[in-house]
Amino acid sequence: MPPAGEPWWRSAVVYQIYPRSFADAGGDGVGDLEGIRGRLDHLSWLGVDAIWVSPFFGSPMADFGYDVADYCDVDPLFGTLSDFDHLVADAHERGLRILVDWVPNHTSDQHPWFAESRSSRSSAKRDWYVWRDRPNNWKAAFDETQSAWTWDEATGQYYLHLFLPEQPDLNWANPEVVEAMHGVLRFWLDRGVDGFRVDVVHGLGKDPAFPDAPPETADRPWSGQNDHQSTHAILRDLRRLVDGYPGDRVLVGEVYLLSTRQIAPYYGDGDELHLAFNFAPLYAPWEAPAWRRSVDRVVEELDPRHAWPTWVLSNHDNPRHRTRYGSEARARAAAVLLLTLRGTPFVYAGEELGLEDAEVPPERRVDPGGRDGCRAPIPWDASTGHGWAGDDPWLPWPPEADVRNVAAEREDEGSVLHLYRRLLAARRESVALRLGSWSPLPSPPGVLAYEREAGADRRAVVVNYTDDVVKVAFPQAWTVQVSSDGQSEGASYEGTVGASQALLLRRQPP
Ligand code: TEU
Repeated sequence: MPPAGEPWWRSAVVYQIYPRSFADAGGDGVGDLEGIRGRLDHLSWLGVDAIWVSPFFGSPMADFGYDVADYCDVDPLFGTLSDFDHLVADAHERGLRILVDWVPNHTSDQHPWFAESRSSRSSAKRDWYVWRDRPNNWKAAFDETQSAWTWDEATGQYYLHLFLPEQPDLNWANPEVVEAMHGVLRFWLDRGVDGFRVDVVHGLGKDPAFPDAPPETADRPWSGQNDHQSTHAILRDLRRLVDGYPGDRVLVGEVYLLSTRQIAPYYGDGDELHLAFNFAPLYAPWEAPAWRRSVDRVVEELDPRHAWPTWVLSNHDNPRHRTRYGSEARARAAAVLLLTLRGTPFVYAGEELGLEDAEVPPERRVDPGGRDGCRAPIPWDASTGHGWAGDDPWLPWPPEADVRNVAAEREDEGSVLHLYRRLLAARRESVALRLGSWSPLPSPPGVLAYEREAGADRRAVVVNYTDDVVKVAFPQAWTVQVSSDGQSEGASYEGTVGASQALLLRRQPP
């Protein structure tokens, strides 16, 4: 339990589930809510505090659920509302919180709101979306040759879509849109969810003049640039709504702006997002100076009074960090970093198995954004179906699924899975790791070292980004609590850190 007065989400570790790929109870090769429910005991064993489930709402799946056609129902592919209620009940019974993924920037083009909006220029919902006679130069995501505006023959205007043409942008300047979307939040809050991951939250407020992107960035998608002050009033209203419910419900915003300085304002004065993703470190190379800079930015840019940091290495939109960093040893070291920095960490399902991206042959590629590799199904055991109920899953298995699967790694105390479990346990028992201060420790080039402190509880972390053994001496005596390769745990720290190794150290009593 978090200390009194601290909201749960500051000390929590959130586990992201991409429902298509997590676990299939129905046997159609696509994961589902019942599949997730069947694996909750495993997640409790692992030791995460909350799950965030990517969209499972009614959708034609042009963007695999990020194109929502019915915000208040479960797509039959994933189950039913009653499956969802069971999932919430069973998660809560185990002390696991549950966040759902709310996609407010755009709907599916199959949403009845858009059908009505595009039906005529005088439709009552015409202004629920963004219609213009002339497009500006904004580019859509996924394909930089695509304009963010699509011509609609029937009514002779363009509509805006920061993503696919099948994902028209809502017009949040229209109070009826705001009211309808508030209704969506209430629907899920009333069903007991603990909060929302808010998709593309920086996209909501648009400059009413729709000015062109500047020439320097005109060839990049506008979805990574939209940053208009009108979003902040929208967020303050959302915050009031969510804070009106008991139990510290949380808004975690996907602010897809790639500098920490641009993300900071989305926390407002503690009256906008509770948490905001910070993707700059996710795009940083596996090098000590780059990571030191990333951490320094967070320390400098995020106001410590109300902007609690977040950390994420992998998600459903990017190659897994095991794949990006190029070795299991580095991925293990990165896990030590992720779970010991100051802030709320997000773990993407499968990284705790050390999974690499799947090789997806051209004929099996399905995502318009080229993101299939990191969305490969989770192998639960070594059998041919890897614990999935039915036929071949919708994407190929990740590499080495016969040995890199949940059952095999649970048996093997040296596995990546056990490393994550030990790190999660270490966080739970240490207030310094969960909520303590962060300060850098002097370290040689290629190494990042820091201390976490809360009263008498002190931990140090040493991350060696190099492929050589490095000497890192400290004046005090420390014990190795967790090491990324499992070596020397429980022994005194001897002043060297192995190639691509990371250590979590516990201060020895004087
Ligand atoms: O992502 C927002 C976003 O900007 C990324 O899609 C990014 O542009 C892309 O992944 C770069 O490869 C969110 C969701 O996380 C993503 O899955 C959706 O496709 C997108 O919004 C649209 O809803």
